[in-house]
Amino acid sequence: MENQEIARIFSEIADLLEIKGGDPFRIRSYRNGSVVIEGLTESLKSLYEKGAKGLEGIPGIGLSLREKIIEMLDAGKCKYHDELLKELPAGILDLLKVSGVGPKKAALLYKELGVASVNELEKAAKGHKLHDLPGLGEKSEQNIIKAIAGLRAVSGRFNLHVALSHAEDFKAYLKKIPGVSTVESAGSLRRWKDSLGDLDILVIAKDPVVVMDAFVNHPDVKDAISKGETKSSVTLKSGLQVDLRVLEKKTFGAAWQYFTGSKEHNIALRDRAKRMGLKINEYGVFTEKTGKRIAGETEEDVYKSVGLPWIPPELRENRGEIEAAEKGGLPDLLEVSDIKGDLHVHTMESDGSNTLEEIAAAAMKFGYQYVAITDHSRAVGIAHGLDEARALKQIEAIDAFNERLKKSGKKFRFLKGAEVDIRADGTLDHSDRVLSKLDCAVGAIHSGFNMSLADMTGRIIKGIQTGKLNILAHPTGRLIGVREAYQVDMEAVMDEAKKHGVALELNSYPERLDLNDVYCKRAKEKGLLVAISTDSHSIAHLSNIAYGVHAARRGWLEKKDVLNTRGLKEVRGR
Ligand code: DGT
Ligand code: CA
Ligand code: CA
Repeated sequence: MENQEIARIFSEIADLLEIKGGDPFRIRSYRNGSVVIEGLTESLKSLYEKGAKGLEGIPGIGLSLREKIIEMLDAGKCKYHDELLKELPAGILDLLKVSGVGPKKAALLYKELGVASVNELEKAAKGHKLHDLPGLGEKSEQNIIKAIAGLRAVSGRFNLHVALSHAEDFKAYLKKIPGVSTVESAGSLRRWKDSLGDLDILVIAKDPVVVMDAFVNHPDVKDAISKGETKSSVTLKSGLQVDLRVLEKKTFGAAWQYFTGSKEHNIALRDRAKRMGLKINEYGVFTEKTGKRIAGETEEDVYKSVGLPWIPPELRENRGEIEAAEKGGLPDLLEVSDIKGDLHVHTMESDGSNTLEEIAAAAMKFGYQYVAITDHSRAVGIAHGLDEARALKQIEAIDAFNERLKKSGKKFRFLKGAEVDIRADGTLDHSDRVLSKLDCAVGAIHSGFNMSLADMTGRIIKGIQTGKLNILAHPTGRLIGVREAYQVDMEAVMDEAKKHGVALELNSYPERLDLNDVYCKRAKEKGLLVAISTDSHSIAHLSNIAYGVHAARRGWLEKKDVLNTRGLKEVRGR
């Protein structure tokens, strides 16, 4: 079992215990254990394989959790988790996916109304059964109905990072099959779309039959939907569908281009080819008149045959990329290696799991020049947000740490920052005394997501107008597959941000990717800077920067459009 799965099971145990009304100390220890495991850089499996003591001494993992980890590594399951699941109805954990419903509310809904699934919750809300319960009103009923609709609208699609881990696993598996020379992903995955309908994988192989046999027998496969010599489709246990195509070398480029999509891009490209007297399909590019094949082995050839340079997959959405390519005006897209630092990182002081020391060491491994420490302000109580005294103390600690870095000859520095809440009335959740000492104030909305369009826009604009913010964090508040963006007039927010020199964040958490691609492109057009940050709560999250960079590429961003491609001096001087 991998760390991620063990962390998920611990988090579910905490949820289940909380719904049941279990011992708060125990609930906290499982929840904390889950966060710690998510943040580990080494796999529990390999620590365990090193010997009996391998799992000892992990902070936050006591004897009881350690025993459960060993049980999961040995037996692949956790009896305690299974028992808890048996005690409660199967659909109850799904209630927690509805925005606004936490374990306490789920427990209340279950005990008072017997609600044990999302469908039942929807029925109860629509039947006005909720507003008499403590802490719920008519407004909550409406919000729950909306949240469930949102959940449905996005379900059926898979989050990018879930799909990506499956894809990597399948690619490694297929590469090992004798006679397989090339394995590539196509479709929305190759375009780094933020959610995926299914996975598309292409291979070149000598013997398709061997490949297809291995494919449908992959241990994650639940059902084979279809199995042929050139194409097979399977559904995985997780519900994700994977399409595999076996191709010949001489048509691979055309197929890769075709199956990478998007469909809209392909249609525009096909129309262009037609105007040139050419026919383009998954087998190649052909002249209309004679049917002669003029391209197909590589993607470059395919694009060249219609008079275009190769177009990076992230741009292939028919949002102007073909016209730009024609004019030689494709953007020189941002690369992961352009990123010089991270401007949104949490420590143990709020809800992160690492110390300054650990973060500095990890960031230097990334080759970063700086990291802005941006712990929560006190409005975010559950995240142990900092009040003035703690914030001032942290600022001193960072100064002292930077002094030590300097003495030891290190180039790396911390920036003094905060993720400061923009309160419902648009004021900031830190005193001017704190704000004036910061290098990097990141404004954020963490509550009151259901405000009207006018109120939310006004709130954010007021926050920007304080003149104290440097960056606006996760500007639309969406959680992919969980919660839709709050209502906000982003045009107005962007205009105000531009006026006050505030950069917009592209939060790299794969569930957020907020700003989305379309807003990124718009921000660039308006001349705003985007800060691509990880919002790391553990050093293991720092690598999420790749998701942010690819999302930014989908938004046409270049190095010059991104704040944290700049060096330490330039960033601090802002
Ligand atoms: P997804 O799976 O919904 O996240 O999105 P895609 O883009 O991966 O779509 P998928 O898996 O249905 O098909 C893969 C690619 O195949 C798609 O991006 C473009 C190509 N394709 C599929 N259907 C059509 C079509 O009807 N016309 C054209 N021109 N291309 C298509
Ligand atoms: Ca697909
Ligand atoms: Ca597909």
